[in-house]
Amino acid sequence: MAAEDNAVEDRLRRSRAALAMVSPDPFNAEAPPEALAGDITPTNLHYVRSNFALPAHDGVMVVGGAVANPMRLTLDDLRAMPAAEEAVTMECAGNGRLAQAPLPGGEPWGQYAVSAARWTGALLHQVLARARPADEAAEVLFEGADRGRCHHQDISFGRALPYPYAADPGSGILIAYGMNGEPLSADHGAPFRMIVPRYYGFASVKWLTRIAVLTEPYAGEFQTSAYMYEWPDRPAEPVTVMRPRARVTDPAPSAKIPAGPYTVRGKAWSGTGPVTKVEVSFAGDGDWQRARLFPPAGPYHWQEWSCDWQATRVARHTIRARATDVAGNTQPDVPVWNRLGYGNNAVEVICVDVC
Ligand SMILES: Nc1nc2c(c(=O)[nH]1)N[C@H]1C(S)=C(S)[C@@H](COP(=O)(O)O)O[C@H]1N2
Ligand SMILES: [Mo]
Repeated sequence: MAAEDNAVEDRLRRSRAALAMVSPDPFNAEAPPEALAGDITPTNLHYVRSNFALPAHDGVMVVGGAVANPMRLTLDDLRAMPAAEEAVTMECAGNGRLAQAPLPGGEPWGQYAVSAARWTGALLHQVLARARPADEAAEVLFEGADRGRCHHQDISFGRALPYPYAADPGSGILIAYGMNGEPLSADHGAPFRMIVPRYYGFASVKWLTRIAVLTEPYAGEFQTSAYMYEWPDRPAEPVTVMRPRARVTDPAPSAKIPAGPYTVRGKAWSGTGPVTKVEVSFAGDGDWQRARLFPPAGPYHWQEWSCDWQATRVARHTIRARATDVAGNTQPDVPVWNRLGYGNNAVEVICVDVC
């Protein structure tokens, strides 16, 4: 038994070694910058965000609530259903919190609580159809096996989606059991988890134990207290889909590059996407030029972009990139402050030395 425990500990330690730790227990960690370089983030470089300690999971998920056919599903049951595969960019709603001022409470995320993985799983709408939801279905609740204390109560991590969105085949929502071709790791929600494309990461409930069809709105802690935009000047709103962002992945911040032509590269994504325009500026105050934008490799996957730069003048230079999506949403220059520090998609400034 002790040897088994040691093996589990070892595997956990190895799976975490390449990440930039934000807190040890529960384990929260940012991806290293290389995580954004490729098309897909290798599993050991994918950021991790958990609100509570790693839970035990008994391998069973129940589907119940307002349904005609309640079910108990195991990994084998999910694998027996048609499998879908999607590359999905996932970003924590708290990503970029450190750039908000005054600094909100909460995990001090820099800019790397974002990654993209290839997920395999059963389609949520097919699982729901088998359970035969009642006509009065209003929301679908997803609950994880993890529990902890919050405001003097013992609670689990639960999030609900509107029923029409959960049941829509076009939402692309998976109950995933595979990540980048492997079974899920403990930190990423083994044995199965939700993957809700386009939403910030909180919707993708890990260690899934229960799906419940509800006839009333869900009012759990993580639905109504956390993950809310608490604006200083107007009523609070729920945080939902990812805001558009463009990131420079090459050159790296503070890089020294030789004088001459340079191809600047990056990624762009949006929950209301696809991204239709990326612009780059090599100086403060205006002067935006259009980057080449590669078509998305999938509907929920970040897009690559590049831009030619004549980096001939030896000096410190600034680079800024800005994405605009098909809905016309773009990035502000200044973080839009909210009390809990969510959804910061302000244009970043990186400095490089041309020498
Ligand atoms: N059960 C459970 N699911 C969860 C969470 C959690 O704390 N418990 N955190 C959510 C948040 S806030 C994010 S950003 C993503 C992160 O997924 P990852 O750790 O696989 O990157 O998981 C989501 N799913
Ligand atoms: Mo998150």
